Amino acid sequence: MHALLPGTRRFVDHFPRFTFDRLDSLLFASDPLLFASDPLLFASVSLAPRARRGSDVRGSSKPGNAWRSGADRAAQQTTDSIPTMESSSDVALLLETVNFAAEKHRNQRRKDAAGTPYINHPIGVARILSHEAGVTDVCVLQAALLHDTVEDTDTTLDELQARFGPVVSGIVAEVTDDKSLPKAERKRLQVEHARHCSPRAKLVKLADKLYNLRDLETGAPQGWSEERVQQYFVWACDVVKGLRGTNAALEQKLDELFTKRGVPLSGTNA
Ligand SMILES: [Mn+2]
Repeated sequence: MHALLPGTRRFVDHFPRFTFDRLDSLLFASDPLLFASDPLLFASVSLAPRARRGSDVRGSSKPGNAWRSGADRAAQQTTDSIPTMESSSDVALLLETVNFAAEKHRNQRRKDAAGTPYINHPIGVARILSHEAGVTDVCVLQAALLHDTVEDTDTTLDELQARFGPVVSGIVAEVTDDKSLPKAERKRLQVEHARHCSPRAKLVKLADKLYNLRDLETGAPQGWSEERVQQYFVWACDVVKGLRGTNAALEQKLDELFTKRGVPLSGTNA
């Protein structure tokens, strides 16, 4: 299992090794001074060995779309300035994806007292998957970056499919609530639907819940009573019951949070 990397290390100290590290760089990159001060970053990206990708199913090649295979893009970009497009194709896809999400969420803030930019959340969810769950499937990491775009911005599933392909848009569709329904009904449906989700969607949902519960641990949104926070934990535990058997590391971390809150796990089956 990949250990957590200390956040204080420079890019090039850890960057060339895994996709995990590439995701970490997206977080570091929010500091433009650090980015600019490290000219070896781009060399690291280009020279990084191609990450092992589990069951990477990105759909068939289709010219003109961002989700074309690395080989397609490598063939087209041999004259471009990026020297090794084949080896950096996952990086390029992730950057394209995080940039899209950042544009979509650009005016949104989290509900915490600090008003954290919303994009910190999807990046953090993707990072949980790469760093803590050991996920190397780029489609899952892309879906994590995009997971709230349809629910919370003007983005449509058709738009995601055109830009990122049917696999990524399909995962996002699975984790998107129907906002035409009342909030209580949406929350009930999350509990009901969890067990029917694909394994990839279950990963995104587990990481999303873990991120949000940690957020609540560090500080509830403005206006939330302690009772409301507790009710959120109870509901999240119900959703997670339907997601079990997907990723032991994430489930253990969630269980620790539930236990700390006194929320009974009540078995491992939905
Ligand atoms: Mn979310």
